[in-house]
Amino acid sequence: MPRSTALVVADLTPSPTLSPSTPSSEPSTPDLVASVRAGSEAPRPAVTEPSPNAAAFGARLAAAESDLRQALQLVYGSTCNVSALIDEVVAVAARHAAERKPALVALDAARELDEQWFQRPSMIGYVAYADRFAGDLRGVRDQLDYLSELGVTYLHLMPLLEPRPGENDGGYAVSDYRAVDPRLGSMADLSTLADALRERQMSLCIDLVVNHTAREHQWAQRALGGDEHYRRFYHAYPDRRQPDRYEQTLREVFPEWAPGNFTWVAEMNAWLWTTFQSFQWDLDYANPNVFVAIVDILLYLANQGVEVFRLDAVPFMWKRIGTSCENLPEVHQLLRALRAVARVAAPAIVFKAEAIVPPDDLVQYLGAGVPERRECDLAYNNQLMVMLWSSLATRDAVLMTNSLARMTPKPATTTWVTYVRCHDDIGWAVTDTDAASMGWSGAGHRRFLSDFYAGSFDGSFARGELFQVNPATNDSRISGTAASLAGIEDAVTTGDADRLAAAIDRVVLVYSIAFSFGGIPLVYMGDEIALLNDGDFAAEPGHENDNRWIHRPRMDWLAAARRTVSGTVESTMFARLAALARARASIDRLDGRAPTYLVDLDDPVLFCYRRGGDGFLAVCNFAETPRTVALGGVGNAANYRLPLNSGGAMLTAGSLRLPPLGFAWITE
Ligand code: OTU
Repeated sequence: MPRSTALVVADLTPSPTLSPSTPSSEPSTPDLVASVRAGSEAPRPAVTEPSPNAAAFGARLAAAESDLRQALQLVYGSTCNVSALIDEVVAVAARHAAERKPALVALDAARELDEQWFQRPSMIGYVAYADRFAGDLRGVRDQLDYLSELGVTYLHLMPLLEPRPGENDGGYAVSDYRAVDPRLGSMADLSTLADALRERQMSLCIDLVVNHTAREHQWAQRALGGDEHYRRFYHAYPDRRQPDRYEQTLREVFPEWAPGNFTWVAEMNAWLWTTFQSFQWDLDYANPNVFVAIVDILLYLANQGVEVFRLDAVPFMWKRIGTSCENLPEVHQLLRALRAVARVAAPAIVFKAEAIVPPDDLVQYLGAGVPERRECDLAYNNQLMVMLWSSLATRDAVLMTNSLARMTPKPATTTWVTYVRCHDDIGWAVTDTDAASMGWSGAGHRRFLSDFYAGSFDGSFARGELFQVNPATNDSRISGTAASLAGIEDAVTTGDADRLAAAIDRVVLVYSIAFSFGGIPLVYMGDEIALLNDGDFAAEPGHENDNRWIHRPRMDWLAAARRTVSGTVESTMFARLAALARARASIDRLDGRAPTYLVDLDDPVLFCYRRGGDGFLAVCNFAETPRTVALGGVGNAANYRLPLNSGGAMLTAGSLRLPPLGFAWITE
């Protein structure tokens, strides 16, 4: 009897000169800090009314108010008048609720009756830069059939709000949250695209960069101009005393480009907190005006038809001396408050946490330890992603099984997004504890993974590049597309057909896990046609120092057209990923709520898990040789079926034969 490990899985100062009808202007926000700190009871703002949505608004507010109050009390209770703050937040929410268009009001009503809509097995994500995928937002609309062909029901378009000119960290340095990057189209184009997606039952996901703005954002520009109200939107220090104290316990996200976490800004005569790059200024959420301003932006974007918000860099939203300034309790209360407001004004939307942090910290973003969803609904399963690549390199699944078994269960009302590659580098999140379970050192294994995926390890199939080598810690990360990291580039350039077949199997193997392990799988643009590294990435101005652009290629539509030409890499890859999508959508057990249980089959190369207790079993072979497994002890083997023709797996009388790098999905 195989042992099974329960896992679980499972604004601007009120400025009469700014017309509120200018789409990219900021509505005025009164200075809460000033009024509230002075202890003055601000007059209750008038709630816009009545609207068709008004009755529902009242009911939702009654349901969410205690959550909102508790969360804001914990964050701001000692520094400001929380009742006045709540009034302000509710007024903002009421204004947006009144402006919400009928189609979205209808969606809100439907989703309130179907709160777990995002858990369905039919949820299949695709992640792309609008310009690199299809030129602009209108171009994206013209490619929806392509996405439907692949089975996509959730489209994450990478940062598309107006960025600062020049270097902008791939759009993560936003200068105007109420305008679309003009190269991509207008806010009206975004709404139209969201409508088109909704008609196809596809959900639009966009990034909301909550931790920082570009130095070109109006708030920062006001601060640069000497406006005290806006200076307090950021962390500004007159000298190095505080920054030096903080630095003692901070890490560096981009050690090569942006050592340290502070930038001297001469115009302000201050050190500004810049966790990422010097032009990305961290917002100071200890100032409640910042929270209100972000609520306003969030709800404005929700009213354009955005359904999923990827909240970027959330771990860094709160700072405290002597800590890492990541994942602090206040961050969770801020997210809880944000969610409570969203539930009132736009209940159709969900939040996805972008927190690339250790598993125990990560599950907190899903509200671990509480029975109900209170913060984010979705979070990136970074641990799984890292382990997939580790297992491919070592041809062994034990470290993956051990590390995933150690993850704290998430609440059933939340789920993961599961992915193989994204627009970022891969950081080798292998803890020393997990490495020790294999008799390895953490640093040693991380070093091995970087060497392996940079292609410098003898016999490696990978063609990646090192990213952000940190000489102080000897850490480094990896850039590269899935196809290039898995050996397709190597096989294509050496013309070796066997190696090519194996490399394709590797990509499909790891995607089969992303599609069934639990959560919404994300296909990263180009993986479906095996796009290789973009060797010319540095030719684009502003990209030369950032090799993450190597895995952000432009869509090759000529290559995509070959998906219908049999025998091509594109047709094989596209067909196999589309088949995974179809099979997933048809298997009830793959609902995100069904817990995942790891199963130990006593063979180090096999990775095995069940979903929902029984009825679905996945067995994955990380070896480059075939494997035969007796499934006698796992459920009722006599009733097992293979719902997917998955590249040569065979099931006879309870015995499963897996080809090299093969997998099987087994249903009862
Ligand atoms: C995110 O990543 C984005 O994904 C990056 O593309 C941006 O450069 C960055 O934010 C700044 O906006 O450190 O190495 O725990 O890991 O926010 C990538 C969260 C990152 C961080 C994450 C960040």
